[in-house]
Amino acid sequence: MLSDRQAPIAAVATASGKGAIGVVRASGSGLLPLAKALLNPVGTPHAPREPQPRQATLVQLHDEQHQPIDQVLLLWFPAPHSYTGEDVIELQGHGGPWVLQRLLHALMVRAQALGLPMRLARPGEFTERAYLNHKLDLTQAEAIADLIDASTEQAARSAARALTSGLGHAVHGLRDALIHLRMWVEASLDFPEEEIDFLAQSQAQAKQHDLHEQLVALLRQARQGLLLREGLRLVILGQPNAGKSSLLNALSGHERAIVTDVPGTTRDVLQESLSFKGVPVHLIDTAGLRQHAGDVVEQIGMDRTWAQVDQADAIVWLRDASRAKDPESQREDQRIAQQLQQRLTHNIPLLEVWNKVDAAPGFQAPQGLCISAKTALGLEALIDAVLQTVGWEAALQEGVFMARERHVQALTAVQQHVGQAGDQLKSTPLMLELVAEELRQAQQALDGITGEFTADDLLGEIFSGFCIGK
Ligand SMILES: Nc1nc2c(ncn2[C@@H]2O[C@H](COP(=O)(O)OP(=O)(O)OP(=O)(O)O)[C@@H](O)[C@H]2O)c(=O)[nH]1
Ligand SMILES: [Mg+2]
Repeated sequence: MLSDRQAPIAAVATASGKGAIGVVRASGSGLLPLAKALLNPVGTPHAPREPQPRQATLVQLHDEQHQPIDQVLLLWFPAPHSYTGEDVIELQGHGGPWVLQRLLHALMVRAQALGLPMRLARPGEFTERAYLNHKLDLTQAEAIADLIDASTEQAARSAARALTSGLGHAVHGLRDALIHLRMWVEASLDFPEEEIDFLAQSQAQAKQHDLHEQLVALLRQARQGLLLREGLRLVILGQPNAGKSSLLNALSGHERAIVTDVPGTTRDVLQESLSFKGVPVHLIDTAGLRQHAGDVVEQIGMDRTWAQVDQADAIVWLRDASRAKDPESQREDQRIAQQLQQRLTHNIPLLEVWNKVDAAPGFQAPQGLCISAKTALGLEALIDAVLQTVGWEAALQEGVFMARERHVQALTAVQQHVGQAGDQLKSTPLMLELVAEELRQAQQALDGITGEFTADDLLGEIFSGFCIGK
């Protein structure tokens, strides 16, 4: 009896909808009889054909009632030289949804007739098998999903980089260096402290230092990659009428939000996705904040504004320069400042931005940036400031690979353990057991990135994010 993970699987691999060509594929072990059966339908006049590895053969496929379904190209990839590392059959037919479903059905019926317990593939299961058969490491599998999902050139390029020379590549290099250091520590553990020669100890410290430096650089790149993948949630808040919706419109280049001179125009959260110099940004316009809401709807809107603050990656606090001297406006801004201070418990970058400088001649900002949503003055500088405050480094851009939150977390853990190992290496008396333990934990975290050591539930989570047929 085959386990669920070993059973042959099949799926339509191309996107649903119409296309010139559509692909149905199957993967599993022992698929040769199925390939032969597909190539040699019962009653065909020609001599039996043998599947040729990686060659396309034209086949006419019929359903159980001998009705023609489609003329397809059959490709045969015997294990281990296939995407999944198992036997793979690909049928390239005409790309209509009905045709492809019929082809899939015919394929499964034939498999079952041959005693192959073929079932439909779950999302990402082909790639999961590629990973389990060591065709890909986990970062490459993730990069494939990111490449499929990429919607901008920038994102696609960094996903492609992650696939070929990205994180997995860098992690392997780090792993070698870490193992080297561990070998020294483990070997020295058997000697009493006075016998560990001073030179060897300083060499170990130098190795640890190098490793730490490499980790710092890699983590910096991974953080950039994470920003590219996830985008950045930028929340605009401020008093009613400060020009928040006008700013959203000016940055997105169209009239997304309603703008009027009535305070309290925006009552709900509005979101617009755009890009700042290739970095995806989710720009969020909110209901204006003031002490006394006009009605219950406005109050709910304000509560929602604060809820957005809790999820923000960065905040633009928009202030009205044309009312900078108005005592009422000053009081309200003071209240917002106090509330921000209470709410921003973790380190969310906050940019103070004065709007409407076109209507405030001679205005001097006490701090922060000056803009005009109306004339677009200062918007470029605002974009640069936002990118800078979230740590986007344009200079690193060419080398940036797509990264995920779990990569950044794992690298942070590795960096901490290697850092602690470094502290231990310098301490007297030298406690090599503690150094060894820190390095062991560092390697465990590092191996988790490429999947050498990864919990099953994490694998399930990663692969379920794929589309079916990949
Ligand atoms: N002169 C000038 N007027 C502006 C500027 N930005 C916005 N306004 C005007 O200010 C008024 C309020 O603009 P909105 O964008 O609706 O302000 P808001 O902050 O979204 O207001 P609420 O939705 O009520 O919280 C409108 O009449 C805008 O035309 C600016 O840069 N200069
Ligand atoms: Mg508004």
